[in-house]
Amino acid sequence: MGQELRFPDGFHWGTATSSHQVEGNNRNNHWWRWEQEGGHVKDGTTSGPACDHYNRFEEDCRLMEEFGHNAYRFSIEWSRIEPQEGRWDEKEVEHYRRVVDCLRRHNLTPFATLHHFCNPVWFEEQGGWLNPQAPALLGRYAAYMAKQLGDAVPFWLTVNEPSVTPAAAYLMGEFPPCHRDPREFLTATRHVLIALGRMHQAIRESAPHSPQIGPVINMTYVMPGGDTEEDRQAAQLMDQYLNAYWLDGLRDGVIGPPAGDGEPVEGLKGAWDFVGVNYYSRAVVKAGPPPAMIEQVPPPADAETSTMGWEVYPDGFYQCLKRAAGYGVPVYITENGIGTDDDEQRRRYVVRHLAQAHRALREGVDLRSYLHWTFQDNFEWAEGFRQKFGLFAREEGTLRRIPKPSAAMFAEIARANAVPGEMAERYL
Ligand code: GCO
Repeated sequence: MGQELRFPDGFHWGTATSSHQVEGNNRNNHWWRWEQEGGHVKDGTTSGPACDHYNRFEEDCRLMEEFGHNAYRFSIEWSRIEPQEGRWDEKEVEHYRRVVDCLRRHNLTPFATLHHFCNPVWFEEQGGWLNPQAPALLGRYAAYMAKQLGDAVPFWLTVNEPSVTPAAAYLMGEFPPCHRDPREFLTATRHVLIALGRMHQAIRESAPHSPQIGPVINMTYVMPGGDTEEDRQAAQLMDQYLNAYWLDGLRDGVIGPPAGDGEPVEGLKGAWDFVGVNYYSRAVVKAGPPPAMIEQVPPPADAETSTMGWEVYPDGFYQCLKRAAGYGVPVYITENGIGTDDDEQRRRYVVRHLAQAHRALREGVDLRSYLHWTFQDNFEWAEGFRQKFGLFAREEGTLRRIPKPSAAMFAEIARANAVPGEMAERYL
């Protein structure tokens, strides 16, 4: 029998989702509008009713509790709360109040994300993240929500994956508005970092209790894919952009390269009570053509990959957790998971990644949660519904939640607060 991997008392176990991917009918954000143009989403689907989580959240909370979870990370849809600039929709605030109350009734600690990729149409029309007012508008929204729900939400997550929006929307042309403009990319990168500070400050000042507030950084373990000086520089630049820019920026309160020269930003220094880490894979990169100047090297032929084409690389998880912990704030795993049609592969992925998390714990990392991406198969952005990251399947048409074997396995881990010995033996 393998060695049981025990997690600390009070550890948070659960899943993560985002409003647009699961709620359904978020008609007033820029993703919805872009989907309606047609031809953008790879598998031809649109978010549509998604998982109808907006109406079925009670059933979902019940299932989460039944499957041993004690936490849930969800996002608040900004375009519902502030459908027009400066106009707040109290009915929608009420909706999220009901969600949070329901979580509490089911013994699930709420982790609320304020911005998860989607912008209200009005915000996008003002230039989205390119608008110099963007950080202030995000700050105002954060203050409003903290006032409304601050009594009931102990964990606030400001911006999900701050590096993804600038790169995917303004450099790689993959997310709306699909631009490929390095100057815009750098402008958005600056504004998102400034917003992290603004939002933190706004929540701190507006929430009645003292919640824990932090960003969600998608950490990627970056390695050079060749041994030329250019390849090493490419890896360094990629690492700087994906990891150091945000982590150092929050620690030091400055805008560093590639979007700044180290200029200080008021309210940014120490704008985190913890760091949320999303981890999926590593990136092996070499020097490449414009506009990115960096090219990702495909995984080795014998590597295990997901249906997203991402390499399964658990050691990178450990590396990222250790690095995040080096910043001196508690670490919360806010996402980790795999797109796959093979649920046995998901089970193996989870256990192998938990083993790396446990390795980090044993070495003193102050690790407090494992929130798996994701609860149920959902709308995977420009990939559509084809990519399946859920512990539960989504029956087309009925949207019925169907537990996969991985849901049962995750329940066993969460209930035991440990990876049991037999499981460790089987997968490690
Ligand atoms: C992101 C998001 C999630 C994704 C998940 C799988 O990382 O893009 O936070 O919305 O669905 O990461 O790709």
